[in-house]
Amino acid sequence: MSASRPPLTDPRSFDERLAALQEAHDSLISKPNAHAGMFNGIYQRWENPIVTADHTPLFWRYDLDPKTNPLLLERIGVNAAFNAGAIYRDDKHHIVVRVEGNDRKSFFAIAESESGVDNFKFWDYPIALPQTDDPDTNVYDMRLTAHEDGWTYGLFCTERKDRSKPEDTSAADAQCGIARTRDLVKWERLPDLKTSGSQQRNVVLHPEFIDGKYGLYTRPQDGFISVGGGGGIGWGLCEDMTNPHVSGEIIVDPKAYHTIKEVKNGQGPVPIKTEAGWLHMAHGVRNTAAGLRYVLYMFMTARDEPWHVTHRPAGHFISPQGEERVGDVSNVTFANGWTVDENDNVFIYYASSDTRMHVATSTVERLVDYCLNTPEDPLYSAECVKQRSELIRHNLKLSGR
Ligand code: M1P
Repeated sequence: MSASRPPLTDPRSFDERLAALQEAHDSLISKPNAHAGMFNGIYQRWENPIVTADHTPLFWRYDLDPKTNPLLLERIGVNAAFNAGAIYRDDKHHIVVRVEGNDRKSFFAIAESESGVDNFKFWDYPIALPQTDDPDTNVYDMRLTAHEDGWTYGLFCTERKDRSKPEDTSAADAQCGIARTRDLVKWERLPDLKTSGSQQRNVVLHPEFIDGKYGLYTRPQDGFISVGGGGGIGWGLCEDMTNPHVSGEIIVDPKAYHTIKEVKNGQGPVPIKTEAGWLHMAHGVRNTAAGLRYVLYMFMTARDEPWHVTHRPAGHFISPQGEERVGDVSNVTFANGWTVDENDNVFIYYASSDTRMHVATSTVERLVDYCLNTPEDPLYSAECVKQRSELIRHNLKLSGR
């Protein structure tokens, strides 16, 4: 037998192993973050994921009682922590994380940080989300809107079995669930949103009233994965969030052939109000031989008409890089939360490959500049060459060439 070969299982006592687990967890959640790669002037990526499955408290996963768990087995595993909504309040960055158990069911849990880039710590309990008469099989991707009516709304996807296809165990129905809170602790559940689409995902509540009504960004879709003939980011109004119906839904940001949003797209976080208009982030999806590729892009809408797109910088804003490219659903970046602090710093919380959470930092000024001055997608290669040649000519002229 080789002397260097480790034992088949860890022979340490319950107390020794628990101390080691605790130490590893403490060191993970208190690890300082650092810049990653070159700053492109638009945003700064950060090196370490801010939240992963391993960041969830040990007492969510292990029974820590030596009487009932003498072998210190993990009892209820966590598979992933991703797609977090976000809100800045009480001088802290709060993210509402989609935590997915090993059983594939997701739930929401709040983690908070003072710096916004590291030391995220989960609150002791996940959110106990009240149910409607028709229980959610799965819930995910909450967007948090601090609305001017005084409530903080959480809009999320509620998924249930598609009962019209009883033989198909994969057939699912996605709708927009709604809950609201004053303190992020106690939540009141409201009825699911009714819209013209047969299914809905990526619905976001606008933070201000529009002529006394609630404005909603929607994503009507014909099927659970495929948006079919529908799709695009929609917009509609709702009179009453306690009896939520969207009327007059229009598509404000359609999908388009041979772009980063050829197959589908969806509004990301709640838009940010600026002097120049509303900053939006969204995800765009295209198909490849290796499956769907999800990237993030930005656009801007008019200050008084947040459904009217005024600027569409071309292409992706953030795409999966390095280890971000690999996970449960590879080649995905997805964002449903960002925060703005009192100095107009923007913390972009994005998930990679349906597995973990990251942060990139910017400022309102930089993001507005990006939206106002990045040229639109001219949709044809020859036009792209003209666009780029203009930039090259301008730059070469500077150096006298
Ligand atoms: O797996 C990638 C993403 O797929 C869905 O997004 P969309 O509805 O735009 O296709 C969601 O399930 C999302 O949670 C997931 O990250």
